[in-house]
Amino acid sequence: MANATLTISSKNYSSWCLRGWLLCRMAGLEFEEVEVSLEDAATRAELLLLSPSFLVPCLTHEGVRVWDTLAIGEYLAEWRPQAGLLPTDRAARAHCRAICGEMHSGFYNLRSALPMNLKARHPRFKVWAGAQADIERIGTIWRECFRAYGGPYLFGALSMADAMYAPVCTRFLTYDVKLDAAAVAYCRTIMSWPAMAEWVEAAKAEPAELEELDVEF
Ligand SMILES: N[C@@H](CCC(=O)N[C@@H](CS)C(=O)NCC(=O)O)C(=O)O
Repeated sequence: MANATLTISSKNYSSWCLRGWLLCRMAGLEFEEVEVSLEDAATRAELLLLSPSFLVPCLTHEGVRVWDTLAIGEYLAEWRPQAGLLPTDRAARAHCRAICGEMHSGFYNLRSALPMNLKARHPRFKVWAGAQADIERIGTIWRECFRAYGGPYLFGALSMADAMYAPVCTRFLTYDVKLDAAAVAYCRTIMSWPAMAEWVEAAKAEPAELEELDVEF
């Protein structure tokens, strides 16, 4: 039986839950998913017991509770270093942490204007300038990684950074964002990562979407 649980919310909308879940899979952690709906007061009260920040994902493993995605990634990297969540080379590791941090604390315009919605498709979506600047910065981050580490993932092999940027790939597909060939290939690689494909399939099977949830949460 798994001695870990990961509390998550909607698979269709929750980009942070997707990241946390991919990190657990990447680390080879056996875990049970606890899915909570964030809509009603009773569930929110229950969630407070599971996650002190009210936010998901929240990992509980061998009595340790970790309620922030970046902290979950760091925890799992310490728990199983051989899983390669962080690169072994010190400079590459610092680079990886820097771009994960940039995703965690930035790209507000992209995240609010192009919320993750795995079931949706918006052909010829008009991207406003603020979000376009975020898209360009992400393109630069990715290009620098491909140049330095040779792909197909950001640091050559799968790492924490791919989990952090995976929801960006889904947004680029959902909102029909124009990308260069290397970024298109990277998005394709991420979407065909078996764990990612499994999450997307489960998201598509979720009950009908609620209109008011068509925002980042
Ligand atoms: N910084 C947090 C962000 C987590 C977050 O914002 N989670 C959203 C779901 S994607 C949430 O729990 N929202 C609670 C709510 O909307 O009530 C992390 O890295 O885990």
